[in-house]
Amino acid sequence: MITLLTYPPAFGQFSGSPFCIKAAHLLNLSGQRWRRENTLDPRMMPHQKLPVIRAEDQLIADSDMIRSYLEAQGARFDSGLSEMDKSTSRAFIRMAEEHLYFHIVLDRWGDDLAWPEIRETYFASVPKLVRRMVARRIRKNLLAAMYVQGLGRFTSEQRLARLEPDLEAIVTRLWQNRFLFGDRPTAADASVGPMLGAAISSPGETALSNRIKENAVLMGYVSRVEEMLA
Ligand SMILES: N[C@@H](CCC(=O)N[C@@H](CS)C(=O)NCC(=O)O)C(=O)O
Repeated sequence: MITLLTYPPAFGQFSGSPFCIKAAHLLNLSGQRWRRENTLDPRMMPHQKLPVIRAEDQLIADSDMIRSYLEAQGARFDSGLSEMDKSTSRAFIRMAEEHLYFHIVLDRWGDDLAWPEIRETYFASVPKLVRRMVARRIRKNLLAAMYVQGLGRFTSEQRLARLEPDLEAIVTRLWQNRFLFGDRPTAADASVGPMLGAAISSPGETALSNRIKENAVLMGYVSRVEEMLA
């Protein structure tokens, strides 16, 4: 049986990491039998990140590589999609994982009001005596990386303006569909759904979470995707 190494449940979600939630969706959609193993420490993992799956005695890091592994085992996440839809799906996945994700990172790590809850959730396994010090150092490095990445230089209003067309693109696909590419979930839903879910479940109130919460189409979609893990 496949083991999904994942961050534990957090903020009312399957995991504190939307990539771990994506991997859980892919495993479910693949029809493979799997179980979860929680850890808060990814340092022994191949990329020092989660998710990772353990399958046939090998560790497979990165949700995209997990997808490739499952496809090599016979999973067809996008069956029935045209080549045009598959190319759009690829772009939606990248939009969620390489853009929306970094706004969630900034909302979680960059907001002083949200920080105490983030720190106590993400660093729960670090001894209390040194937790604040360890967390502060990692937070500083991460926010410096976000400055280099570029989004760390935007105000929260500018960030929301930059996200708006992405959210509209998602809503447009959902006007007539339960999922992004029709009535059945596909690979794109495994990425986009968890990112939206992570955005609205982050501690505190953010411009992004308010924007999503006031949109019934997006909220209905997040619930439908979350029900797939219930
Ligand atoms: N490209 C990776 C991204 C995974 C990722 O960024 N995981 C984060 C949590 S959301 C992580 O483990 N970060 C730990 C670290 O960077 O030290 C994937 O698709 O799996």
